[in-house]
Amino acid sequence: MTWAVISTWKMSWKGCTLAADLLRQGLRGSEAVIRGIQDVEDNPEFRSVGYGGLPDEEGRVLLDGAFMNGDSLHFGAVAAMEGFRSPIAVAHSLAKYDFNNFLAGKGAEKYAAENGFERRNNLTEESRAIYEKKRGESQSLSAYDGHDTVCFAVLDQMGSMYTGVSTSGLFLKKCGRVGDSPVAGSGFYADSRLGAACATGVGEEIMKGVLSYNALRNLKAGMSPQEAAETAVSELSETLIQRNGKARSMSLILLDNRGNFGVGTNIRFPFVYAAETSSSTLYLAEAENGRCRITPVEDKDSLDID
Ligand code: SD4
Repeated sequence: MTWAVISTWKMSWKGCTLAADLLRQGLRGSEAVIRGIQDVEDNPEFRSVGYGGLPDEEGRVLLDGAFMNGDSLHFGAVAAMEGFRSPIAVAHSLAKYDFNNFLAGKGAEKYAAENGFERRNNLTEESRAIYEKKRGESQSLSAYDGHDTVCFAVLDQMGSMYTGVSTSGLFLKKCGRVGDSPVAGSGFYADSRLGAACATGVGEEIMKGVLSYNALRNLKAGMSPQEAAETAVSELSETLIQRNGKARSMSLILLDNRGNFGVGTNIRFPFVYAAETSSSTLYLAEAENGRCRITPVEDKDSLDID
């Protein structure tokens, strides 16, 4: 059986390569998702995920994460969780229950503590310094350029599909603000009989179109993975422009259940893909008249977006 993995942003390069190695060895896709995402969560240079994530308006790093099993459709999610190393690990653990799958704030922290998840203060000196500098300036809420949610979608050799996401959300968000990332259907969705999709960008926009589920509906309707992804993003973008005069940034990665990928974006968006038939490759997707131009990036260091 074939395998494949796709992940968001250049920052996921190492994690994606690690996930690909695990999938090649025949490990479960859930393991590949968790290990791939933890590589990003643990790296303080990436300022929108885990350790070193940028804080909310009160200077606290509140993290969101989610995991979905495309065989059983079980999902687990945490929102606005502070003080733990790995939101994806906690979210994965919550996916095994029939109830209480999505925990927020104190409830998520209590669960993580009671179940022995590793604690960590995720605010680094560097993130604090950026926060102190920005706090005094104009506080228009925007996705932190080029450093966004890490999302993984995988197909493993057993034919099972999984997704996972992890993020510190928008820089200087209101205390308690939760974006699309931990919200099933918007930030992520996986169905092993169909495909898996996950989103990054401004959560308030992504949730207006339930973007990940919508992209999979396009796949179900017979579109190719690429058409399914780019149509979901471009239709939502157009709708928002018609209704509100603008659409903020949104990007989506998708795998079908044979491991083919599709990507939609309304910005310039790097992603990484690896499969049985192709080694890890960094691509740049660029919005172009409602479609998406996708080109491999030979020299990773030359790309100005993380
Ligand atoms: C959020 N979608 O919290 C996340 C953050 C993100 O680009 O991906 N920003 O809205």
